[in-house]
Amino acid sequence: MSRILVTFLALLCLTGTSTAATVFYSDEAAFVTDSGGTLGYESFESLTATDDFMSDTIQTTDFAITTNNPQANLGIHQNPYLQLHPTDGAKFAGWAAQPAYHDVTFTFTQPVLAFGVMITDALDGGIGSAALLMSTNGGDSITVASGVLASGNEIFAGLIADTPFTSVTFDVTATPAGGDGIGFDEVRFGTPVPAPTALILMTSGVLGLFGVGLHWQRRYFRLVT
Ligand SMILES: [Ca+2]
Ligand SMILES: [Ca+2]
Repeated sequence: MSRILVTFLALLCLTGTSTAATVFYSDEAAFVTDSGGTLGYESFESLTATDDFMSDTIQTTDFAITTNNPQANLGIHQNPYLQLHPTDGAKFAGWAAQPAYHDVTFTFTQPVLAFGVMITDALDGGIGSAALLMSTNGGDSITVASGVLASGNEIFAGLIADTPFTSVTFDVTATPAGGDGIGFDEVRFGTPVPAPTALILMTSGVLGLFGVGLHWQRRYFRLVT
């Protein structure tokens, strides 16, 4: 009986220390701190700027950006387009969301646990019910913003997930008839280094497990002898 209880408690402890919930971020600095500062970084500075929306795909070393639009609507920009603009350096990735094709996807060459990006000029199209959604193919999703935002706005969207993923999709719901031009810059991605607090929690969990095991082992022997 005691062995069953000890096994149950041990499983409980292990579950509690090995699983963390996905955390979403709207603050870039907090995301960078929590991810341990070791993530990959792409600011699009080494790509050729075409200053249009005539590309099907924006390809970098570690990921590709594509849309569900059969017509090209992506491009690297060096000069601000309307209110789309870089947040680091001189270049950014531009996307023209259309009413029928309002998904854009970042697909990584290998699984990651963390992703973050600066987004400019989203949801300024004047449709009150619009929202910007972010989801991963690991099952995490969140509403990044909703309503009508000011022209030229800057939003950070990021997450450190408990489930690895290889793609992140943004969806602009209720895209206005004229489309919504959106800029992406400062893409951060990879596997975060555990923060010191996470290590302390994990260590205390293991020590707790050891203590529970000793307690029940002693009690078991006292009962049977
Ligand atoms: Ca840039
Ligand atoms: Ca816009």
